[in-house]
Amino acid sequence: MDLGQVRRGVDMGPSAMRYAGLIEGIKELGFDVVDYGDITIHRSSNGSKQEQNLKNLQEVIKTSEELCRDLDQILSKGGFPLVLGGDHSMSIGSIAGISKHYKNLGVIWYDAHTDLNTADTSPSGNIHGMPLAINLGLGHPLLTEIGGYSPKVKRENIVIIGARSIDEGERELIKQEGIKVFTMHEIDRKGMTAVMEEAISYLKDRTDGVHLSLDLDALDPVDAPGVGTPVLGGVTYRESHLAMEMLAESGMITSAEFVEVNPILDNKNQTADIAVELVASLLGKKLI
Ligand code: LYS
Repeated sequence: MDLGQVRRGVDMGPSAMRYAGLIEGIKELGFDVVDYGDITIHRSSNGSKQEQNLKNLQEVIKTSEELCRDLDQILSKGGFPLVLGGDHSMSIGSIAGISKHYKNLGVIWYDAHTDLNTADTSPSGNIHGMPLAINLGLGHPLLTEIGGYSPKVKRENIVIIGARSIDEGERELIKQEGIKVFTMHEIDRKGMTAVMEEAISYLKDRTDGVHLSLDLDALDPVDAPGVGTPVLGGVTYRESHLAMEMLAESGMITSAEFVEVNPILDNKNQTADIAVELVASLLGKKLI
């Protein structure tokens, strides 16, 4: 879906990743794959509406409810859900469906942004800048209550990696809640190996499942240009593979989503190709 922001095209991200060989790639690793297809997006026929600095609120609610239901059912059957996007507002529905299966779900938010805005702090009114706050129980009740419970994630179970574009209200929330963030500064300074070791050992004992929410804009736009909100100075292609390989070795990831792939803004499907390669590393693909 693309209704959590205003640039068209990100709803084609899942097609681009399928086209880039996602399913074949996962099968080659020896897994069984069931493709549940796309979920229906309920677009309003009279154009988008903004309510209280929340663009397309009703459409985002409907889509989130549907995604929540689907993921809940898929998880009840067992298996590893891999969700493709789509703008990052989809995490409202995905984590709502996933988190009810865990007592202490951990979330790794691999992203250039911290997505901790609410309607009160958002500079854009775009809901894709709000999903992490909503999962913490902060924001419009119709969004925080998707799935019938809130919060979905405890603040101490979150690790943000790759942040470099943080709004004022988000900065305050991070300090107030003591949310663990590895910005680009920490990645530059300590290196990705140390950052991932710290993130993994931080989450290991306190969680009973960890969801990876990977926004392709965490990567530098030189590597991943097909994203709606690119920010210079990002995580490199190699660092991202290393991060995925270390998560695979940790064995801690129980679900994942790869979001914000926008083929219209991309260069010959480069960003979708990278997303597919990163999925493979996350699921255990090794060079040798
Ligand atoms: N922080 C900005 C906003 O809330 C950008 C968010 C980008 C999310 N992918 O509008």
